[in-house]
Amino acid sequence: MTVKTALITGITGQDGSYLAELLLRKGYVVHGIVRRASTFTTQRIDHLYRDPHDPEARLFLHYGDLTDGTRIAGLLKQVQPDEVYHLAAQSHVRVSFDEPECTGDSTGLGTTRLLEAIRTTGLPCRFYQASSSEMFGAAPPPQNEGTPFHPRSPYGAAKVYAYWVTRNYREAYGMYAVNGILFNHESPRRGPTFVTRKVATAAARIKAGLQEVVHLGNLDARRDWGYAAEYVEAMWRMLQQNEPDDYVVATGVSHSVHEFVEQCFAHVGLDWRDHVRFDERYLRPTEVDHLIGDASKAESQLGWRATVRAPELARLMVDAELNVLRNGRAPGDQAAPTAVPAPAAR
Ligand code: NAP
Ligand code: G4F
Repeated sequence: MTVKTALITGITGQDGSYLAELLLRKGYVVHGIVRRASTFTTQRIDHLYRDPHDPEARLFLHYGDLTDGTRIAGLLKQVQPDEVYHLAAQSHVRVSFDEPECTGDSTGLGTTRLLEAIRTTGLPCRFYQASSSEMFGAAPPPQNEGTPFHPRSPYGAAKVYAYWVTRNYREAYGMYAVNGILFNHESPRRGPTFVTRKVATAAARIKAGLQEVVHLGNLDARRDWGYAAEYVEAMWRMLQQNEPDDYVVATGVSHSVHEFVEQCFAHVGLDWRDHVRFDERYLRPTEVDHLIGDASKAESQLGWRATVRAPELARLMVDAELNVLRNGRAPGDQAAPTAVPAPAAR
């Protein structure tokens, strides 16, 4: 049997870590691109890593950055992947208002650099673009593959550009290039400044007496929250079809931020109103009010369906935080150490 090789950009992120686990389980050789930082950023994948001298090693990491097209082309030539999963991006919507140019460069142009590197190297590999429900923005719910885009942030606009570049390379050059339009998906590995993780961490820490309040912005926005560990299976299935196509991946159910907060605090026996404070710094200049994904195409064509909904997600995320406070960090978890205050920014 031929062993497939995958290249993952953004392997150190939430989705990259779950996808690497999935592909290794499926017998792939996995290569990941990691950007250089002054500290290690591999906490989410350390449990998967083996010394490259180990003959059993199937996960290999390479330094690289989305803003460096020459390096990306060189890595493609070296790795010769069968499948490329492009997950790397500046992925924080609020931050994209502060750093719109940098977001456009990595989240938007980064996709073009990768596609162009694949085209010019002539590799027959398949390409997955991590598109986002943020592209729908102000379009009323439910949103599906035919819903017109109306992005409400520099991040959303950069993702729309990357979406269309992906489609253009498919149409212009016959590349197997697909867009997975994923609605919000969360987990204990979620970045600490996204609202679900921020709230789950706060609920656990407040219960443990380590902090008293958490500051949040708009509680009225509604999101279709699913479980990241399930969503990476849909990414893989998109690259196993006969023809390339674009798919919405979602649960089909929305909850308000307020409801998610209530669920997290109720799970530890607390009344959220005693512990949540409003801070306008967490508001966005323009907000996405309501996202509900219609994933019927993914269900009928990929055989994929979400099983974990927001209330279960809230419980499992809070439980993971409580577990960290009791027992320390679990493999793959990117948990906050007990002595350090929870992140206040964003
Ligand atoms: P994440 O946790 O923020 O991970 C982002 C990854 O991109 C990290 O590995 C990060 O590296 C890397 N990265 C950022 N800038 C880079 C650069 N200039 N060069 C190389 N690598 C860079 O995001 P995620 O939640 O896993 O999401 C994965 C992808 O799906 C993203 O493209 C995101 O926009 C998209 N998406 C996410 C959701 C969601 O709800 N999670 C929904 C729809 C779409 P560091 O570790 O060094 O920061
Ligand atoms: O958790 P969030 O920051 O996620 P957001 O903006 O929906 O973006 C995430 O999902 C997108 C898919 O739709 C991805 F493409 C993107 O990469 C990212 O993964 O905010 C969710 C909601 C927003 O309405 C925000 O205004 O929560 C609201 N919120 C209220 N207080 C807050 C806070 N968000 C954050 N991050 N921090 C707060 O204190």
